[in-house]
Parts: sequence; C-alpha cells; structure tokens
Amino acid sequence: RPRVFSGIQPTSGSFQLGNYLGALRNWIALQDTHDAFYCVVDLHSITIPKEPEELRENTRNAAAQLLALGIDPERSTLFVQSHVPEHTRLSWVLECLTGYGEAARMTQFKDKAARQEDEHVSVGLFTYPALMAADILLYGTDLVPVGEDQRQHLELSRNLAQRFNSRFGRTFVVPEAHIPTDTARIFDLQDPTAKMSKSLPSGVVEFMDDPKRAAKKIRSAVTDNERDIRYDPENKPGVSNLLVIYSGMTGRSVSELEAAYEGSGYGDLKKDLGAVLSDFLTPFQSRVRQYLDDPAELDKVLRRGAERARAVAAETVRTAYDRVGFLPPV
Ligand code: AQP
Repeated sequence: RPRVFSGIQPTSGSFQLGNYLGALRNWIALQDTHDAFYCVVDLHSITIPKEPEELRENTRNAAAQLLALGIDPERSTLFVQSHVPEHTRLSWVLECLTGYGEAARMTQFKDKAARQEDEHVSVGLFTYPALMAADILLYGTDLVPVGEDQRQHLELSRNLAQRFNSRFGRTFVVPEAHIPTDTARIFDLQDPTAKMSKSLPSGVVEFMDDPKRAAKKIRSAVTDNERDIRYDPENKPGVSNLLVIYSGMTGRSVSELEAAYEGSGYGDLKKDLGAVLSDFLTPFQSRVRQYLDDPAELDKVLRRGAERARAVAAETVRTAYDRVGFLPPV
C-alpha cells in the first residue's frame, strides 16, 4: 500500500473548519487506500511561543479531535511528533541542505514573521520547513494530504529529497502533495480575501466552538450588497466561500447549491449552512469529550502510534546518517 503522511499543529484547543476541509477530510478518506501516518506536530507548534500547560492540553485535544473525526488507530499510525526523536535528528541534516535564500522565500515564514514582534521571530520559525520535510521523508511518504497554503513547503520537501538523493545516493521517496481541488483554501468569514486561520479569531469556525456560536458566526459572515447566490470568487468572495464550505460539508456540488438557492436570500443560505455545521459539531464534540475523559486509553493509542512510527523512522535515520558519513555509534 502506498504511504501517506501528514501533520497538524496543536495550535489552540480546537481545529478550525479550514483544517478540516483543506486537509483532515482527506486524511480520513485516505485511510481506506493507504498506509497512513498522522502526526500531532507539537515541535512545530513552539515556533511561536506557547505556554507549557496549554501546549500539553492542546496536544491531547488535537489527538482526541483526530480520533473523533474518524482517524482509526487500528488502521493508521497516530502519534505525537516529540515522541519520535528521529524528526529532529533528520531535520538537522535537511537544514544543512537548505539554502538560506531558499528558506527566506517561504511565504508562510514571511507572513508569520510579519505578524510577530521582532523578538518573537525565532530561528525555529525560519527552519520550520526543513523539519516538515524531515517529518515527511522519514516515512518513505508517497502522498501528503494538505491545504493549498502548504504547497510551497511541499515543493521544498521534494527538492530536499531529490538533493539528498543526488548527493548521497537514492535514499528518500520524493513525495507528492495531495491538495483538494474544491476546498483547498477556505477563507475567513469576516475577511473573505484572507485564509481562515486561528490567528484571526473573529472569522474562524473552531470545531470546539459551541455549535450555536458556530452557526452565529456563519450568519454574520461578510457577503456583498447583491442578492444572488452565485459562485464568483473574484466579485463575490464571501458568498463563494460559503458555497464552498456548504459543498464540502454536504457533498452537494456548488452548482447544485446555486440551483437550489435560486431566488432565496443570503439569510436562507446562512441559516441552512449554520444548521449543517451545528449538526456536524454536536456529535463530534461529544466524541471528543469521550476520548478526553479516558486519558489512559488516549495515552495507549499515542504510545502504540509512537512505537510504530519509531520503527520506521529509526531505520530511515540510520540509512541517512550512514550515507552522510556519520560514524555508526560505537
Ligand atoms: N483556511 C484553510 N483552508 C484550507 N486548508 C487549511 N489548512 C489550514 N488552514 C486552511 C490546512 O490545515 C492543515 C493543518 O494546518 P496547520 O497545522 O499548519 O495549522 P495551523 O497553521 O495551525 O492552522 P491555522 O489555523 O491556519 O493557523 P495559523 O494561524 O498558524 O495559520 C494543513 O494541511 C493546512 O494546509
């Protein structure tokens, strides 16, 4: 079976709708056809300062949410990045193969650095993409399900794999990005030209939001002064974003939704989409609570995941370190 790897940061206590429609939905689907490794990337998360207690809690929350969404630990390897030390061991080698200028061109670094106070722009934020490449290359990954915002990082991972292979001999599989065609980029509800992100708290639907509050956020989404419900991202970004979200959550195509809402107002569309979300979130949240209420079981899942991940990752690091010319440990 081809191999899949992807990761998600335990940035806050909750995933957001963009994470789900851009990436997590595919994580779940790919379990049927692929050997999947899914990782809560806590090392990535401290590139922006975090409170230790919050980080611990958010890491558990992230794992519980993945299980509640349908990641099946019997079929897939679910683990926490810091439990597998090979990630940082390989990332150092890849950092030494990454050009300074190449890293400086990463748009996510530029965006995130621009949002931070200067003293909080860490070297870790800068080298983040090399760690991400290590995450992926450790597992001989064929496919990486991510949202559009990760395309550039994925391209760097491919380049690093090829660079290592041509310099030291074929070692790494060159991974492909798996980006949805329809829901690759979900926009902020209050500013539909910006990516929906946890850093913009007003226009983001968080999965652990009270379902009523989530529906309310949809009702107050920014639209436009026209009346017609039509997919036109250039002229009607707000309405188009709502149609894409609606389609992603229900499997109904955008054109089917346009036809169904012909003659209706924005209020109807928003009310119905709010109901769709709240019907999704209510049972999801009760499953999350069940996982969180049984920390011993959650630990067991994560321990088993880390063991399985480590068995693969240790072998890759052994080979890579040998090819680079490090002496075997004596
Ligand atoms: N708006 C989005 N549309 C589509 N996909 C998205 N992803 C994130 N936002 C959108 C995808 O979600 C996966 C996990 O992303 P991450 O771990 O990088 O999460 P994050 O960056 O913490 O999420 P945020 O909310 O986007 O945080 P910030 O504020 O840091 O920017 C990835 O596959 C990503 O593509």
